[in-house]
Amino acid sequence: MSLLKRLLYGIIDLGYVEAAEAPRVMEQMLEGGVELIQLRAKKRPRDEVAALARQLQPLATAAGVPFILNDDPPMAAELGLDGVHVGQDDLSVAQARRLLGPGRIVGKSTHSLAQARAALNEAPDYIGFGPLFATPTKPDYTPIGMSDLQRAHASVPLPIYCIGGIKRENLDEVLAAGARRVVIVSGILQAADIPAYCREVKERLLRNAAL
Ligand code: TZP
Ligand code: MG
Repeated sequence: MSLLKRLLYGIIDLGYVEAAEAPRVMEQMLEGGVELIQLRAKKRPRDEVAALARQLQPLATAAGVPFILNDDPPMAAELGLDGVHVGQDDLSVAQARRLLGPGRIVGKSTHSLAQARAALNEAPDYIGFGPLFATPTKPDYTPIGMSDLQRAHASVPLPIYCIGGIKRENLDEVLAAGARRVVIVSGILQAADIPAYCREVKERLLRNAAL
């Protein structure tokens, strides 16, 4: 399935989930219909991250969902993962592609309209765009708000995943402002019923896409 059609992106962030719980949480996210999944493990020992990524990749494969590692193209390449996500200060998209080889997904974080437009030259498979709102998941970043969402979609012909402080509660507002695809981290990971939360969000994303 083309990335364009994948509307809901979930992240297993070890700031919210114990590594031992990650496989179970990932199964719940997949059950709820998450269509792209990332492992985000800031400041964790590389061998611990590698062991977990090795465990999670087959679960994603079985569900037909691409599994993306944050930050670390060499590790994603070594483990043969589906893809990697790089930030503004990580290796470039081109370097990541060289490491991972053909047929892999390389995503890039952008934090402004200018960065989103600039990312086009790097030709990632998708961009993240945010944080839209202040979020404890990424505390040191200034929120960019929703005012550039339409301009970003009009001028950047890549799948754009809006991110940062997006929850079930503000999803309608974010979609009305022009978002089509979202990443939700804490909203999903802190939900009392993860599959139900994902299903509801996905349904609303699908309904919006059909408008
Ligand atoms: N990049 C921009 S905002 C963010 C990342 C990784 C965190 C989003 O997390 P949450 O909990 O959905 O606000
Ligand atoms: Mg990074």
